[in-house]
Amino acid sequence: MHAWPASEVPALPGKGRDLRIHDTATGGRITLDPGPVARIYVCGITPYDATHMGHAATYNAFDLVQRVWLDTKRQVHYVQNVTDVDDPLLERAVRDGQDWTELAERETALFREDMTALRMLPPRHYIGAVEAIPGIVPLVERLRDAGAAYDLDGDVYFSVDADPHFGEVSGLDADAMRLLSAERGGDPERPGKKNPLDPMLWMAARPGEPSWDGASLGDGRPGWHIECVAIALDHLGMGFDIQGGGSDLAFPHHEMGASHAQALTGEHPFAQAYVHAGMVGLDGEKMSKSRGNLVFVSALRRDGVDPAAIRLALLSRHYRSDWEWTDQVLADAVERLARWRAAVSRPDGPSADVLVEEVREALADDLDSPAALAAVDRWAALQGAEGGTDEGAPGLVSRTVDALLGVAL
Ligand code: 5CA
Ligand code: ZN
Repeated sequence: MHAWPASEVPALPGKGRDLRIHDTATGGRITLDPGPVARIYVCGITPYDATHMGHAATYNAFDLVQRVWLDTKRQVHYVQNVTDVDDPLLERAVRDGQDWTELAERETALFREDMTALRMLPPRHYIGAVEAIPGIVPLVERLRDAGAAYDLDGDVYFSVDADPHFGEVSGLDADAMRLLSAERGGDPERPGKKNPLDPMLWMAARPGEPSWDGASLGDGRPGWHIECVAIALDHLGMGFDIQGGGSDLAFPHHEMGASHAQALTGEHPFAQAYVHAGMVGLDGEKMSKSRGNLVFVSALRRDGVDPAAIRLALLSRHYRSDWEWTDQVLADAVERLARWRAAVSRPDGPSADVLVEEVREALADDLDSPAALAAVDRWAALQGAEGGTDEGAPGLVSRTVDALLGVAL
């Protein structure tokens, strides 16, 4: 699949700092040590009801990761998937009487437009689940041949007991796992499973549903977790730097994905850090497609909201906190954007050398975007109050905000 166009990232003077980031598996902050090419996999959308502010907030967090790495003069190898076949997508297509492929294509196109408008840097590889199927089938066969997967009435399940590290990503106990598994696409109640938590790797063809040739597995379609594993292993390999997504993916999705990969390769870990963004809510509940309490990036754009203001609204909250989208969050961002634009539109101003370092330090410190915004606010306030004589300063502030925060002033 094609991704979307990249906005240019201005080069800043000097060099950025190494990223310290909260890792769900260790429960603490770790300093990543990527090589010259940093590797990141971020779970993509299931393409229906895209792009709501929760999606946008999560992709904003991982866009910041890329920008911090680029500022350390590394290359970034970024991979993202599109879950373009899965139960919820098929259910939505049936509900609305539309063709599931058309629904997926339309929503993926909208997502690309929204990502472009928000200046999110595109992945180098943007891969759909459907196009990944030829690579998924041999992985499931290998797991089965190695005794890490078993057949249940034609479906193939992964045996979580095959991975000695199972449970280490989320750190949850068995009861919590069982509850979340039932909530998030698993089937712990299905009789005949070796462990109630075992997730499906390959689902035998169901009447009225799409299916693909699964070689020795029979016709069917892939499970959700193996999709991301196949794509990540194909394009990044084991031990890549960051596996990212919203906090609702820590269990079961990232836990199962890590176990699939570890059972397949005998290596550990799948990713150096598992990074999770908090949940954005609306009216006291998590914004979610199933609840339907959604604010869409595209609807705001249609209403004439500047995408730079949407981006500033996302940046005003720390990526790990759960927060509420409100009209006020957006109104504050619109006001801030106007203030910053006025401040950089003058021919000179106070020196911005300290500001560059403050923004760098804030983002390297577990992507503390609110602290980065506060630093720019301080420079803009000084510009408003006293001005300055540094002719390069307004341009440097613009380039810093663009390069590190993805906001074009
Ligand atoms: N296709 C799978 C991942 S392989 C999936 O979870 N798709 S999704 O469309 O449901 O979500 C896409 C991303 O947005 C995921 O990282 C998810 O954790 C994140 N996300 C979904 N809802 C919210 C929310 N309310 N707040 C923050 N992030 C969210
Ligand atoms: Zn995923």
